[in-house]
Amino acid sequence: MYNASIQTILAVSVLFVIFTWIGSVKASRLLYSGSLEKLNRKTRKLLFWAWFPILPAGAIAASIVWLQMNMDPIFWKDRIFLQAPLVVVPLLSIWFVAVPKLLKLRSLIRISLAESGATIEPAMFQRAASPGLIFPYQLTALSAVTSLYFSFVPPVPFQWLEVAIPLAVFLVLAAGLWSRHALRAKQVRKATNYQAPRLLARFGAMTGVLIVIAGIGFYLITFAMDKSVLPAEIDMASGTHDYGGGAATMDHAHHDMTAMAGMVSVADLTGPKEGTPDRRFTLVAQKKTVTLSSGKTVDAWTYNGQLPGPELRMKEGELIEVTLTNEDIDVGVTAHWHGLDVPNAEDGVAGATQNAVMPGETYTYRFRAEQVGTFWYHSHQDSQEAVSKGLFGALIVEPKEVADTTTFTIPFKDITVMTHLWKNAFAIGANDELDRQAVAPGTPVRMRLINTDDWVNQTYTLVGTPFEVAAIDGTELNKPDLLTNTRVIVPTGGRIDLTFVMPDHPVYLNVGTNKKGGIFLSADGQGNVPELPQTVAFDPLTYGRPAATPFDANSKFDRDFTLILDNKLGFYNRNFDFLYTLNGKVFPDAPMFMVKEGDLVKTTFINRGNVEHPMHLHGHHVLVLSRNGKPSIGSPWWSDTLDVQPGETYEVAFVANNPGLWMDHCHNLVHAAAGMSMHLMYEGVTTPFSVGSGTQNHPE
Ligand SMILES: [Cu+2]
Repeated sequence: MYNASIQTILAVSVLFVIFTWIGSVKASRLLYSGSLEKLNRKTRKLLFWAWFPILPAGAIAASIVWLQMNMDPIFWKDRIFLQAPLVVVPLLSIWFVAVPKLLKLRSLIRISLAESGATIEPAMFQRAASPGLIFPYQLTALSAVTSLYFSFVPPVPFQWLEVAIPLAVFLVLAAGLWSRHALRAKQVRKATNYQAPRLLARFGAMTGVLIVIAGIGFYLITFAMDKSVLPAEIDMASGTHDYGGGAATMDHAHHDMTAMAGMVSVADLTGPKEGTPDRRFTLVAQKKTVTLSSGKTVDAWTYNGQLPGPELRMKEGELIEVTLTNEDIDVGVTAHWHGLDVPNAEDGVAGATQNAVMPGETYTYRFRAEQVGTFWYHSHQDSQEAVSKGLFGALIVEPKEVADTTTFTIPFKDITVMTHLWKNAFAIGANDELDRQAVAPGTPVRMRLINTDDWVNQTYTLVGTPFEVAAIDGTELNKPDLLTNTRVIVPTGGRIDLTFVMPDHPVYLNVGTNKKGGIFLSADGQGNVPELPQTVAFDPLTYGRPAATPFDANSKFDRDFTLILDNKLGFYNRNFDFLYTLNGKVFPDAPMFMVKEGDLVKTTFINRGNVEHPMHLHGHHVLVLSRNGKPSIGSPWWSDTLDVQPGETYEVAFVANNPGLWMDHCHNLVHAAAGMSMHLMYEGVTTPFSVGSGTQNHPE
């Protein structure tokens, strides 16, 4: 409904511009009527264009009222105080100023029309030239354009310049129009026998005006384009600091040498440097044409020539060493352990925690696998292209000991469901057909759903058995309830584990709307795929039972951040597009959240835009406190990739317990690549790395 109302405002605002524009052109053309009949006809049409725009204006006003009644002020304040007056007030000036004048003119015309052979009298010309008649129409058209502008470029969070500049342009243009009509009215009054200017003269004047407007527009566009160019080299630690209401304890650090000595480099925040690893993995990034199960081929960027890359399985507490070599990926690669909260230097983000690994180079990651659960890894260098082309794989951390026999009974069937949309196929792993597997009845099954797509909220429907959602984003849920006829939606980058005990009849996991694919389980792998029932969407907010958490919504927070997700039209690195913004800005102008180690941090995500944004904070898991003001009352819900739908507000919190410079970005990687990327920065941390066209590092 939120989406419907903002889309309505946008679409109808365009109509409103068109309708009011027609009226404004017709108003200024009254004067050019060649005959009394024509003048009569034109005034009648103009009367129609006084009332007709009430339809779009009413729709806009109704949508704004709906927002005002149902949403928090952040969703409608700008619309109430800027858009609504721009739409309504000038329209009133038409009705109360222009229309009475128009009616007077029409009554004069009607009297004359009664006489045969009557022509337009000077008094009629004078009335037709009256600024009070023409200007309200043109003011309405101008303000309709201004209102549309604010729809495309919302001034939220409020900044004076972003409101003042468009309003100033509006006022200057309005004043220009008024003086033009005042001047013309004077000419008409003075002329003893007024003659409308010839078509050629009118055409010439109009061309002149258009050239001036085009010139100014060209200048502004060039200016905005040049201003949007990304710097050739930028230190990720630079940026607009946001302290979330907390103190900037390191403010004096730059002047105080003892404090400077306390600064720590990202490069030094490594995992254990000493010790023999419990497990070693080797990843070789290479281009390869990979054949899917159906025989379709994919020209992919791979780890170890496989799609997906090899599944990295490890046990809780183990020391892991991963050696990454880049064979021939020209743009460079890294390996980022998505959801695993490793030390900062092991996080694998080009330009933030390391340099991209270029062809022929090798980089070694060492970390302890502290969390149990379902994770994945992917390249965080040109990540939009790298992930879409195949540089990803699953990462599973098994518990050290099987304490809870209900969730980790061994032997149990453990199925990784890593879904990806290739250019020509949709596949689970490398399987783009129905995957039939034989599972003995009575076997506990865990399906690990991992959505690796870009900007696709993937829907998974499990039929044939009741099931539990055992984990979200690699964190077990407390006392999950049994579910049936429920679809599970996983945002891009997110993971959800489903568990059930294999029944004596088939079970089918459907993905998306594709009925030909999916995973089919039965005692012998044979049988018919069951029909899909009507389903409801799984909602973690009320699922499972509460359990103790290190903090909750009533805790005292050291930092309190607000992040408004939105879209606006603009330039990013010279490209004109819809930008996805963080507090109205895109990287590198987006804010940088500053914390110090030990802080308890609250963040409120507000999505004012019209598309979803799965927000992914590196190095930390956030606890969901509430959604749209409703508290999380089920199992503690920890997330690393939190999907924020249009119109939604999430309050989350986390402990700043992993020092470093951390990416915080939308995992719709196409959005991140368009600037929807920012950082969480610990005070006292520096980075020797940089990003930009002048460097080899392009994390997005
Ligand atoms: Cu996004």
